[in-house]
Amino acid sequence: MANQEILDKLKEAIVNQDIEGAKQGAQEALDAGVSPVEAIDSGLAVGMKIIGDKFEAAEVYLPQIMMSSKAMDAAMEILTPKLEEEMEGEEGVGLAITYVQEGDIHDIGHRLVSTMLGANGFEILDLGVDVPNEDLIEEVAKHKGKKVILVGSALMTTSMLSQKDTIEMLQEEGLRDKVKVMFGGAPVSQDWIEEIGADATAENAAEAARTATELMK
Ligand code: HCB
Repeated sequence: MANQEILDKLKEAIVNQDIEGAKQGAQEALDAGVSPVEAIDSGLAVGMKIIGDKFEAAEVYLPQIMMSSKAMDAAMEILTPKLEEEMEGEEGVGLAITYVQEGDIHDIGHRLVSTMLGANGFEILDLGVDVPNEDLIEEVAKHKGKKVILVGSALMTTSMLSQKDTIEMLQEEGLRDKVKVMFGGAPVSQDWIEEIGADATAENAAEAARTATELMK
């Protein structure tokens, strides 16, 4: 099967909530020498974007979204060991503290980004979803002296606003210059990043890994 067909198969498996198909597609990708990064970015994440748009258009409902997310997890279980294997022997890049902003439980993109950063040599401290700014500040202070990047996701305009507070609290605690800050998620734009004084954003998980690696240099 050609590589594009395999990527399409992965995409379709997510769109159709096909857990077995997602597992098969992931295995076929690895067998055909498709890189796990490509399988995620050009296959699974594309499918997740399509199902997300269908949800917004009320063409699918909550159970379908949850099943698509399960299909993605099943494929990730197969792809992640290969991602990690490719990283063996690579020097650590730094600590990535990954999380979803307070009030927000959307974690599909956050998990993809965390996996991709881990696969690119970052040590990952995953704080999960609905994380208050106070917890972030505490973790940054705890790891002062290390190379640290905060990697925050927000999928709602409301939770995105508290990214501004994150930056202000880092400044108040004298920690802003001790940490790099990358924010992402659908509502986050480059203009927003510049307005609040964060360091970067990224469109997808692969770009997030590239951008974070660049910021740590
Ligand atoms: Co949800 N939801 N939702 N939702 N949801 C959105 C986000 C809306 C835009 C839908 C809409 O109304 N148009 C909307 C937010 C509106 C707004 O504020 N602008 C919304 C809402 C309102 C809500 C609820 C409030 C609904 C309700 O209960 N009334 C509720 C929120 C509860 C809460 O958080 N407190 C809710 C619930 C849900 C679920 C549970 C049904 C489900 C989440 C399941 C889960 O995550 N475990 C869900 C979903 C799936 C969505 C949509 C459909 C898809 C989001 C998604 O997973 N996208 C979304 C609509 C949409 O986006 N089309 C809708 C796919 C991933 C792969 O993309 O953007 O998250 P991503 O991540 C990318 C990218 O942004 C980047 O890389 C990732 C990988 O490529 N990236 C980063 C992500 N983080 C990064 C960090 C970095 O530093 C750098 C890059």
